[in-house]
Order: sequence, then structure tokens, then C-alpha cells
Amino acid sequence: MHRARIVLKQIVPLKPHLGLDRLAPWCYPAEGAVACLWGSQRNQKRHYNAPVATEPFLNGSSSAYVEEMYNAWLRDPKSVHVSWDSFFRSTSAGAAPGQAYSPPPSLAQPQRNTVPMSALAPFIGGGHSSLSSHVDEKVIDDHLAVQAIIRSYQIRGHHIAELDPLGISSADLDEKHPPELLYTTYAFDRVRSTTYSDLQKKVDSLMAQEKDMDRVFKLPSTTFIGGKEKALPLREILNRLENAYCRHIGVEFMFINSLEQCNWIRQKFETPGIMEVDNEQKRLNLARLTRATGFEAFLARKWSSEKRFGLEGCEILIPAMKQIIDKSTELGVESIVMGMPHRGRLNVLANVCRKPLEQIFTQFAALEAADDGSGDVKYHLGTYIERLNRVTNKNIRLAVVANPSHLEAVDPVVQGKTRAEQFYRGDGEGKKVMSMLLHGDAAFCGQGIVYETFHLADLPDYTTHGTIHIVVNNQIGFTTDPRHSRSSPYCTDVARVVNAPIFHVNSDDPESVMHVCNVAAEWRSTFHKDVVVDIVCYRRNGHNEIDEPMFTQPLMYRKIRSTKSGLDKYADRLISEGVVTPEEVKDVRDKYDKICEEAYTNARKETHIKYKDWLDSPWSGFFEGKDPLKVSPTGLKEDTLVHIGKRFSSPPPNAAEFVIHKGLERIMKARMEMVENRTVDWALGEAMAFGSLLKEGIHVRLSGQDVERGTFSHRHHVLHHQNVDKATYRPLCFLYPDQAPYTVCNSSLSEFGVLGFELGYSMTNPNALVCWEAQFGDFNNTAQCIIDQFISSGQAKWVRQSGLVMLNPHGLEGMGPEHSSARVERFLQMSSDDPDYFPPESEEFAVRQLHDINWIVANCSTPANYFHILRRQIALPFRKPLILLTPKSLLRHPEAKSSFDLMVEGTEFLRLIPEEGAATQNPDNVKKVVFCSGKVFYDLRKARDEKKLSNDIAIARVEQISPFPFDLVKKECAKYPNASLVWAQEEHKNQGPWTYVQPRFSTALNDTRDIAYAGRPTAASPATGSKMTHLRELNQLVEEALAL
Ligand SMILES: Cc1ncc(C[n+]2csc(CCOP(=O)(O)OP(=O)(O)O)c2C)c(N)n1
Ligand SMILES: [Mg+2]
Repeated sequence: MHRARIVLKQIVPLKPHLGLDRLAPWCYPAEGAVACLWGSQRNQKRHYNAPVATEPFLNGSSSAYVEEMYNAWLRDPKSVHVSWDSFFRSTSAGAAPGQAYSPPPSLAQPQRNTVPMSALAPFIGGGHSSLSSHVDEKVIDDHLAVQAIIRSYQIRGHHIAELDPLGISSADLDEKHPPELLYTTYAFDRVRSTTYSDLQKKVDSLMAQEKDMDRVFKLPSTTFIGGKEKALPLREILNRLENAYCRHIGVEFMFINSLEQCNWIRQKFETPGIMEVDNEQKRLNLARLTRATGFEAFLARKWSSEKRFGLEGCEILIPAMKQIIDKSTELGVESIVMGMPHRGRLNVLANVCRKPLEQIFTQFAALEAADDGSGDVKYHLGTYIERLNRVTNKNIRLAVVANPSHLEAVDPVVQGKTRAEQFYRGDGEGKKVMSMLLHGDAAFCGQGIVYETFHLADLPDYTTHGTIHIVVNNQIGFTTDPRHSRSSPYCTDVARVVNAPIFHVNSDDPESVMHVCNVAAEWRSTFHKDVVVDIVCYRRNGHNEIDEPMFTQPLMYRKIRSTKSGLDKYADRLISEGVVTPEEVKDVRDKYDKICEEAYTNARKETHIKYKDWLDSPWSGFFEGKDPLKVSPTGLKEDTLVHIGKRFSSPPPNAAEFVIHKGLERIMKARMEMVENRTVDWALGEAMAFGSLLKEGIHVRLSGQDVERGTFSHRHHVLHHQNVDKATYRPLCFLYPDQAPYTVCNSSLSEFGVLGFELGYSMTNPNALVCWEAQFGDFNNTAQCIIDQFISSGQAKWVRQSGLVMLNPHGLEGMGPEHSSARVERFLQMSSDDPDYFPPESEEFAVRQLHDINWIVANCSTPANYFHILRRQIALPFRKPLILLTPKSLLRHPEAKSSFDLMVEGTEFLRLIPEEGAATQNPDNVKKVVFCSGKVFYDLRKARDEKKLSNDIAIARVEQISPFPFDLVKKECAKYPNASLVWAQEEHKNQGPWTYVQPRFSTALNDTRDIAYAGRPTAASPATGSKMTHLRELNQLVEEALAL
């Protein structure tokens, strides 16, 4: 009846509620929605004071019913059930309380832990005279109804939980009371009221007169509300259900398709007394809340006009995160990787990570940076801390991953980093390392990357074995009301796709918040699955501290202004409970304020800010003692090439019965022949790069859509037994007994999510080659945010390096506008090398350029060069992302093969492959030098040779486009002093490398010679959809390039 009172309290004043309906926020609640709340009044029962009322199984108003039975029995003992007959006989004969009732022999022995039907018979309302079939049916019906009510509370109780600390709107955007949560719906004796005035009149009498309320019902095994009791009166059942599901916690879990997991959750919320906490925990909550609140207040005082995206209105987030960390460490977690947006970030760094306050405060000063990079605003920076958890006395590592403004984009990065940490620690079940992701309500439901990230949750090569998500659900996104920012009832509905339980909780009830945090941590530790804590709160200020929220949310903010802070409410409560004194409360506040003041004084003494203080992934030991300009050799001993080549070309050793597809047998045979002929094609070159790194102890991971076989069926890193399901063999995992692990994994169909994940993976350990391959390069733009915000600019913003390799199949081959271009122009446009600056020529020219640039963009035309550039990623003394354009038709092109001679010791990656043919013999007579990159080289060379122009035209390949090989271009041009220069590309003029290379050629040549363009004209679309047009264009561009 608690619910009834609450609902009635809300509706009787008939005042407008804020935002009751998505389209008409000013509407009153629909009458029908509440009319069914109330059943009919029942006739008053006479009170009966017979001694039987002292029987322990009888209580309260059930004695009224007993009186009826008794009167009937007095009139005619046969008119009541034999059990009543026996009972009244015994009591009349003076049996002691508890001894009078004995079950009739006709009824079967009850099973353990069950309540026999006969035991319930005495409580059946309606004055039935025997346990007739009619009565049986009613008992059953009513029990079924009770079961249904219980189930309804479990399924839908959250809809009516009191989640909004402001009390003005419903977290599910629906003010209606679900009818299945009204016991009257279950027809114990249903008469519907229809009007509010009816309701008003009936309120008091209904409370007192609901007859069914005192009937006792056996509890089904799907509830834990009884504790040790197996049956309860309906009133108590409803009370306990209300307490479990409709107070300050709303639990969404009944969609989970595991009975075990549902029961686990029921138990965590239904067990009587489970939410009680001791005074020590209460004081800890208060202390933590005090620090969280004090931190924001301090910042507001010192820097009142600075944006900091404060946490006011959800300060409870800090104790909540700490509770999760405490519980998780207690359960064995040693490292937590966190991702979070702007809101409350500084507070998290200060009070969760315990980053020195001085470092945080220094960020508010306009100080010079002590190290390289352009830096980032303070509420984006990452951090990494190792410290003792004082509550559990265990060491814990906490990392907050730096992130851009782009909300939720950090999610997959966090997951990848977490997965990598688990991998390197051998933590195959995620017991030691876990991720925690924080979200804003609007972003959580609005950003598709959230969904893409969730879908990695259970994939064998991507799972982090459960993430704890926390939503700071302040019921607003910048200025937008949730009714206009989402179509789902809750902002958390996206989590349902992975069967994650969702705990909505009212931020103003710290103990409920801590309870759901404990349950979330236990859930993850038990089931290793995702879980969501949705803290329903408010935002005390505008979107940031200098924003005026009254422009757009006047009523909400009027309410907020008159709402006491969460800290004040909790402090008042604990004072009234006698847990703390007002002096203690003040003392804790003052102490923290003093800590802040001291740090503030120290921060003012700082002269520089240090970006390195904000590193989220320190690579201890990697940079120390290294010559920053020394690259290790990438060529290999021939023996190694042969060994890897043969292993890669062989079926499982000693497994004659492993049946390989006939087509694959042919491929393997051809590979073996290449090894014997000392040549490699693309796939073999790649395998040798991977295999040799594995041999050197470098973990290699290749991830992306269909990468195991390769989109173009060229790779085949996983052999499938043709007769045994899921029996596979990965040759590269079995090259050497002591090799590093190789992971090759087909990913979900997500670029944004998976590229972000691999980026995160690459951040954990520099001694790994992490590659992501796009199905076609064209699709990388759905991950544009990861490319722009993290890969191209991550080091500059966050002093964080990554050696991630992006493989982007690229080439205009007549496959239409979406299967042709990886949009190399975009990558090049974001390259940070200066087109007008020719760095000093020296031995270290190449490595210095690599050191200084933000990433490397290359289009290799030979397998040997591909092999070297992959190996060079690890040979470098630092890490840079590598954007590779990779071939399609070249994968099988008979000329696109390399000899071992180009891969053995002493060989290296060629940034530019000069002309090597006839033209070099008489360079003064060469009329034209054609520069190009990638596959078009083969078209140009073929046409040139067919035209017999090999003496007249030299063709040079720019393999590393960025950083631009100024030195080698200059040299190649100088070789042919009388030649005209042309850049030939297959991409359209406004695309491809042209706009990048043109000014750099001028710089390389000191503006002494011009370079012309030969290629497709400008276009809006990357490629034609017509095969014929494609061929005509190709022909034209080749003709133009070779024209003399
Ligand atoms: C991808 C993206 N789009 C838009 C923005 C601009 N923006 C910054 S905060 C914000 C509102 C976020 O609302 P919510 O997720 O509820 O977080 P809150 O600020 O309420 O904590 C928006 C739209 C952004 N940062 N990122
Ligand atoms: Mg919000």
C-alpha cells in the first residue's frame, strides 16, 4: 500500500506535472491510468476474539474470517472443511496455541520448503465451506495472481520507482502506472473506480479495508522476499515488493535469458534486510560525499568563471565509483581502466584516482608546457595512478583514458586497452583487470558507438569479461530535454542488447547507490558480464558553469534551486539517525577544504604544466636508454624466411587427418613453391613480417572484418578442417616453440568500435604489432572519429604514442564508388609535416622525419616493402601510427612479387623505389620522369614497355608518401636533369596524393622544376560505377602520363 499512498499523494493535488508525456509535457496524468488503482470497498467484518486468534498462523484481520468459520462450524460442523472442524474441536478442547491445527490425513505430505495447500485454506476469503473444487480453483487462481504480481514487480517495478531526486519526472519518460503492478488488476475482487473524486473519497477507507491484503499466500520459488518465510500475507508481499523494486532503486533485469542470473539479482534486491548498512559504511559514504562536494565548491570559489563541467547534482558519483573499486578489489581486481566524459572528470581524477590536487589546480593557470605537444583542455586529460586502496589494503592501478570531446568515442578504446592488459597479464577471465565506463544520459542513448562497443562484449577475442557502466543521468543533454533526445523509455536501453542488468537509482539516496554499486561489482565478478548503474540525478548548474539553464529549463531549475544538495540531505539524515553529530559533519568539510587550500598554495608556485603528468598509458622502460634516432634492421636471415615460409605453407604437423579444402591445398602448395623459388607474394610477405616479429617475442594481433581468410581470400591464416566443425589450425601460431602469441580475429561489423578497440589495445604495450584491416579502405570513414580524434592527433594532445597499423585496401579497379578509395587524401591532409620545409639532409633524415610527424602514410607496391614497413613499426625507437594503403588486384598480380634478396639482412624499407630499368643507363636522355604510388605503377610500366619508351621514361614509386621523402625525390629528379616531371595517380585530381605531394615536390626541387599532373579530373565521387568508363579513364590517365 506504500505505492498506493505515494501515487495518491502525487495525483490528488491535481497539479500539473512537468513533462508527463513526450508530446504534451503539460498534460495531467490520464485518469484511467490511476483509476484502476483501487479495488471496491468490502463489507466490514465482525471482530472475533476467540482464543484461536492467538494461533501463530493467524494474525490481524484474518481473525475476522476465522469468526465466520467459527460461526459456521457452530451452526453445522460439516459446513466447514475438515481441517477447520479439527481445528475448532481442538481449540474448544483447550489445545495450546500452536497445537490446535493438524492437517487432515487426506492431503499429501508437503515437500520440503513448500507450504501445503491445506495450510493456506484457512486464509481463503469468501467464506467457502469446504476445500471443494471451487475453493481449489480459487486458491489456485489467487496464488497464480500473486505469482503474477510478484513477477510484475520484478519485471516492471522499476517504472514506478522513485528515481528522480527532483520528483518531477519519470526516468522512463512515462508517468503511467503499469496496470500489472496493481493488485486489483488480478481480480481478487475487482471494481474499478473511474474518477479522481472517487479516488479522493476512498483513499482512507481503502487503506483500511482491503480484505485481500491479509490473506496469506505461498511464495513461489522465483522470489526471495520471504527470507526464511514460505508464505506471507498479501499486504506484506506487496510491501516487500515495493521496498525491493519501487523505492529508490529500479531494477531492470527480467529480460535476461538466464534463470540463474535472474535469481541472483532477485536475491540481491529482495532478501529482507539486504540493503541495511552499518554506521561505519554510512560515515564512509558521508565522508566521500563531503570530499566530492567540497572539491566542486572549492573550484567554484577559486575559478568561478572557468569551465570545469562540475558534478554538482551528482556528487554521489564519486562515492559510487569508489564503492565499485572497493568491492572489485575485494573480489580480486587489481587494475581498472576507466573512460569518462567531461562531467565530473576533475573530481574523479582528484577523489577517485587521487591525482595530486596540485597537478589538477595547475591546469587552471595559464602556464607554459614543459614538454612537447599541443595539449588538451583539462577535462579531457588522462591519468594513471598506482596506489594502495585503503579500504581493502590492496594495491590498485587506476587509469583514466584521455579522450576527445566526442562523446562516447573513448568507449572502445578503453575496452581495447583493458583487453590488452588482461592479455599481457594472462588474465583470461578478467579477474584482475576490468573496465569502467561512465556516460552522460543523452550521449549514452544517442551515440551509436555505445551500441557498437556493447557488441564487442561477448566476442571471444574482444571481450573484457564484463564492464561496469555508470550513467550520470542528469536528465538533460546540454539544453535538450530527454523527450527530445531519445525514443527509448530509458537512456540505458541500449544495454539490454547484451543482457546487462540495469540498476536505476536515485542519486539522493547514497545507501541505495552504494547497494547497486556493490551488486554491480559482484555481478561482474560472478558472471563476467556488463552491468549498468544509472544514477538518476540533476545538474545544478548549466551545461557548464557559465551557461544559463533558465533559458530552456525554467521549471526544472526553479525546482533545483530550492533543492538541498545531496550532501546536506544525507548529513541531515545521519544526524537525525544519530550516526554523526553536526560538529563531525563540519569537521570533515573543514578538513577537506584545508587540503584543497594547501594544494592551491603549492600549485601557485608551479611555473610549468607537464603533459606527462597526464599520461594514461606509461610505457615504463620502453624509452629509457634508447637512442631516439636509431632504427633496428628489418632484413632477416634467409633461414628465418625459409622456416617461416615453410611453416606457413604447411598443414598441421603430425595431423594427417586434418582435411583441408582442395582450393586451399593448391594455395599452400603454391606458397611452398614460392618459398623454394625464394620469392614472396603479398600474403607470404605479410606472414614473414608477422612470423619474424613473433619469433622476436613481439605479440602480433590482426583484427578486422573477415581478416582470418582475408576479404580477397588471399591470407588464409586460419585453416578449417573440412569435416570437423570448428576444428581449425593457425600456422602462424606454431612457428617456434618460444614465439610470442599471434592473434588473428574476425571482428564484428563495426569500424568505429573495432578500430577504437585496436587503438586502445596498441596503447598498452609498445612491443606489439597491432593491425586493423578495413574490409575495403572506403569503410574506414565510419571510424572517422577514431582516426581524427585519436590516431592522427593523440600524441600531440595527450603525449601518448601508438604503433597501430591501419590496413586499407585501396585502388580504382572498376568496383564502383564505395569499393575503390581509402581516401588517402584525408590522411595526407592530416599529416603534420610542413609542405614548405625541407629538413636538413643527414644520415638520420628518415628517422628524424618519422619522429617528428604524427603518423606515417604509405602505399607499398611490393611485398618486400610491405614486409619491411611492418617490421619497421617495431624497429623504430618510438611508436607512430601507420596508415597503409593495401592492394586488391596486386595480391595476385604475377609481377607484384618480391625476391628474398629484398628481404634478407642488409635490406630495408624503401621510401622511394627509383627507376631501375633502361632509363637509368642514359639518364641525360630521359625525357620524362613519372612519379606515382601504389598499384598504378604496374599499369604505367606495362604501357610504357608496350610503347617501347623504357629509354625515354623513368618511373619512380613514392612508397612512403608521408612523411614525404624530400631527399629521395630530389635525388631521383636530379638523376634526370633533362626530363619533365609528372605525378601520375589513378585517383581523381581533388583526391589521392596529388594535393599533398605537389607543394612538397616544389620544396624538394627548391622551385626549380615544375611537376605536372596526370590523372583523373576532379570529381565528387571517388570512382565511377561503370566498368567501361573506368577502363576509359585508366587508359586516358596512362596515356597522359606517358605522353612525350
Ligand atoms: C559526439 C558529440 N556530439 C556533440 C557534442 C556536444 N556536446 C557536448 S556535451 C553535450 C550534451 C551531453 O549530454 P549528456 O550526455 O547527457 O551529458 P551531460 O553534459 O548532461 O553530463 C553535447 C551535445 C559532443 N561533445 N560530442
Ligand atoms: Mg545529461
